[in-house]
Amino acid sequence: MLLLHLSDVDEASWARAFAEALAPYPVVRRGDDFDPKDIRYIFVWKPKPDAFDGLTNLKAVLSLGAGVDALLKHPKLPDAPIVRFVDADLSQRMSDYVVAHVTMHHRQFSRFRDDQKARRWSQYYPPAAGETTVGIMGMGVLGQDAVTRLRPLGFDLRSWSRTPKAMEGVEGFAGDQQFDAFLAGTDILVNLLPLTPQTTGILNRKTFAKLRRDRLAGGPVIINAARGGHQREADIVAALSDGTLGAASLDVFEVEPLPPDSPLWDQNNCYITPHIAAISNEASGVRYFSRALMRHEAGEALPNVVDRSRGY
Ligand code: NDP
Ligand code: OXD
Repeated sequence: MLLLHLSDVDEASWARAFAEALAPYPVVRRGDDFDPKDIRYIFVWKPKPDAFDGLTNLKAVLSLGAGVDALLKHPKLPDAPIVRFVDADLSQRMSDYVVAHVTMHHRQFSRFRDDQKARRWSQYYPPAAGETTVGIMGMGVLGQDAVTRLRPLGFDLRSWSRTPKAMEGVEGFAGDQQFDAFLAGTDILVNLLPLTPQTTGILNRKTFAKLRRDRLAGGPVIINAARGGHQREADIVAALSDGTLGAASLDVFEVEPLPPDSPLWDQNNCYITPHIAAISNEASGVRYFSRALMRHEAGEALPNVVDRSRGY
């Protein structure tokens, strides 16, 4: 039996779609009448504290989110494998966000917007894409997809990951030892890391100060589409105010929703979106998890199982 336990999304709609895809395999929701011992799979998003109570025969936890940092902190998380969402549609949506914000900053959107407001005719030619380096932190599913979409646009690309990665047309950096060298040649820093103890707060003042300063006219730029826990928002406000950063695009925040009194709202060069960079699509999510479940029932291995010791 599959149990759905979803907060902040339309659980009823996902349940209908799962029931249709998996029939006659039973699918239940929290309020339904079932014996917790019959639950073999639970599909979760923002599970409540009692989400896993009584599920003694669980074969896997299926995570609607690609990021599992919050799930891994659940105090009663059972010792079953966790399958995270990996999906072409999700990757495409994330890359749409990344490409939009990279190109916006490369073409100095803030500068020309301010010039227009001031009715100022000031000719400035942005560097060519090939003279502009986009540094991507995290070369996993989403980082690699972003590379395949940024490369045809001609950007100079570099990546930073935990272990070395070789991708055509991308200068790879890995590990703490190469972090500073990676930053030193980066004009637009894109964060697509998972949130782990090692990556918490990585977008801080020290990091910003190490980015390349002489290429983009307004100063280097950060784009964070991963997790709010990666960023120190007080440092971002200070860096945007004193010119250490030229601009920032933030989709995620230390506290979500971003509180109305956050100084980020008032930053002219901060582009805020409410954690919408990429949503897990219902149709492809149901397809992906139904296939994983049925194959596992038939004795096959689960896909994209989270490595708990790494935290992603
Ligand atoms: P993956 O697990 O596929 O990739 C993670 C990458 O980060 C890997 O390249 C990994 O290195 C690297 N990494 C991990 N820890 C470190 C470290 N300490 N130092 C350097 N590199 C490190 O994740 P995804 O690409 O699927 O997703 C990334 C994140 O995006 C998710 O965890 C989630 O938080 C976020 N996300 C945000 C969404 C939104 O709407 N804003 C939507 C979906 C996801 P290595 O390759 O060596 O293992
Ligand atoms: C995710 C997210 O991790 O939407 O999938 O943030």
